[in-house]
Amino acid sequence: MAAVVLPLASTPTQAAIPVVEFVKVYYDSPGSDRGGNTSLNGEYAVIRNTTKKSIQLEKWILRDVTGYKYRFPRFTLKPGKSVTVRTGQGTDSTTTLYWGRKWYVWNNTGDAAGLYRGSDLKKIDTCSWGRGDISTLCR
Ligand SMILES: [Ca+2]
Repeated sequence: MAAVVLPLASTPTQAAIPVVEFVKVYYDSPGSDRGGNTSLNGEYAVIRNTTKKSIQLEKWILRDVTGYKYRFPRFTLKPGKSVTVRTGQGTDSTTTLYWGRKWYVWNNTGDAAGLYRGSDLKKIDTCSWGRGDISTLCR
């Protein structure tokens, strides 16, 4: 029986590109965290549709480590397009959605954002950071 030669190092498996990925989480809004809607909206996450098809985000979940959740409204994310989810209140548009919170959600000292699909709450992508840069580019 011939010996089986194993490779010394296996090629790292390239993680599949999620269908919707975090582009950025701007977790530390400008200035000190004194509250106020403008400051809250200075905090945001950007996600992008990496596919060539429109994706309906209704009931998808965006959440932090603590467990605060944003449930997406009926919203079509077109192929290659991004949408920004701001923490505070505002009127949703084709490019920006508003969580509607009264206080910050993304911790400046470290946190993680998770994105879950609506149909089965499968985790689609995550983006984490520690204390440091003013913004986190997730890709
Ligand atoms: Ca923050």
